[in-house]
Amino acid sequence: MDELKSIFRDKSQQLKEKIKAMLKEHGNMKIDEVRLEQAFGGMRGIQSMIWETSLLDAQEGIKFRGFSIPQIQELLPKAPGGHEPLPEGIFWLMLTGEIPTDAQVQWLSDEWERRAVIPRAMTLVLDALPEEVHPMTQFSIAINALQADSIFARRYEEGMPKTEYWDATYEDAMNLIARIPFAAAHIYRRIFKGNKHIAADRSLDWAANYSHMLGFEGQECHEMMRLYQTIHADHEGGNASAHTAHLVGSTLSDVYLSYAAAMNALAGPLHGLANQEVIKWIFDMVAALGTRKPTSEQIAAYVKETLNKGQVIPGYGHAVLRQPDPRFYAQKRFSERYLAEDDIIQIVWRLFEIVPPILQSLGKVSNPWPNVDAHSGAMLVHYGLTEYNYYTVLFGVSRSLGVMAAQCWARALGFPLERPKSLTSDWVFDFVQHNNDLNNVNS
Ligand code: HAX
Repeated sequence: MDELKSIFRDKSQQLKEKIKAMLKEHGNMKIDEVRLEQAFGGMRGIQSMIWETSLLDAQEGIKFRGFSIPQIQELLPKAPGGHEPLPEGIFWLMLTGEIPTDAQVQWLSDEWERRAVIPRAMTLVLDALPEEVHPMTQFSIAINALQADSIFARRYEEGMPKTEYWDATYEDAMNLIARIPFAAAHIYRRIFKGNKHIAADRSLDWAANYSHMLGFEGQECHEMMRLYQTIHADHEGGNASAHTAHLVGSTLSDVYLSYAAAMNALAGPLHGLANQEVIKWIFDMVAALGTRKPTSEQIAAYVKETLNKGQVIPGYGHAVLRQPDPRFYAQKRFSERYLAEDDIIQIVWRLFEIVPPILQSLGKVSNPWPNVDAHSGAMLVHYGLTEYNYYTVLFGVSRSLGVMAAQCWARALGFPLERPKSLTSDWVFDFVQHNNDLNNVNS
């Protein structure tokens, strides 16, 4: 058994026992109560699921196993001469709770290279699709095609005992992460680069090799991709893509099926698609104003015009966060180091000054600050990746790291089928009426 798997097995078995004992003694303890406005309001804030790999704080942002974005940037291993964390490290951290050594991250890089065997089914399916099918739809279809190789599905059919579910899930998760950049790069090169594909460079790490297969080279661009793939990996369990994976996985669907479902959730404009919407909106603004160097007044007028049309400002707001997203700041710091003179980057920074007070003035926006999607597109454009309807695929590749680590944990801890209780509006009206009647009788 490899070292990562063995650390994960030991830690997850220990935690499983600890949870069992805790539930025996405290299973009845209340951790939350649900208000009607939450039931009707997208279940915001209801504490009702367990997700081991990261935790989101409304003020401080995401913490991976207790480590903030600046901490992981500092502590996780880097490529030789690089400043940004390798995504291999964040996966190791999420799966084990430990910051890996350079040697452990190198092993993981090599292991994913070893597992990157692409089934013919995937390319056959992709090459049969019309090119105008959205890249995210193609991505989802490719993941479903990869499912033909699911070890969990095969072993389940052969009668695998429950005690081995975590093992088969780990194997599938490692294979999926290894293969997913190939699917993503194939889609990009097929749609946008005349079906001319670039062979993998097995000497590169996971993120740099993905960048290479897309056709974007150079240490600086590879560093951007390492940062991008690290910071988008996970955002606790309640966001739409992670939660979808959790729900689908709880039926004992294998990780390919649950991750494909997660990508369908990520493809929505209120979630991952916002990254393409941001840059599209900025390009539209530049075209409408006729300049790449708009004044603050011009930008503010354009923001207000968007709002007046009944549209949201993409890249701003969040269901949980109440401060600027630390992932926005991480990209800003990167851009200050390498891209400070870029016009589009400058616009992103100006928007950061101009949009929040305007959104605040509406009096209804819970969080006027930028989220992760507000910055990423401008960096990608700088390095030549201008086909913005591909951007959510980049996000999706990264999200495989968090979703896969979480699926391993869910299987190891033996989480059951997820099945919350739903109500009808009529039931709620009757319930409210009944409570009112009771209160009137008692008063
Ligand atoms: N621009 C204009 N209005 C906004 C807004 C924005 N960026 N963000 C919120 N609002 C509005 C809402 O539309 C809502 O208006 P109505 O009551 O008229 O419907 C009101 O403010 C209250 O919403 P909220 O409580 O602040 O926000 P929610 O928790 O309901 O929704 C969203 C959070 C992220 C969906 C929302 O802020 C939004 O639509 N943002 C723009 C799209 C975006 O950037 N999405 C990416 C989010 C991060 C992510 O998941 N990335 O993958």
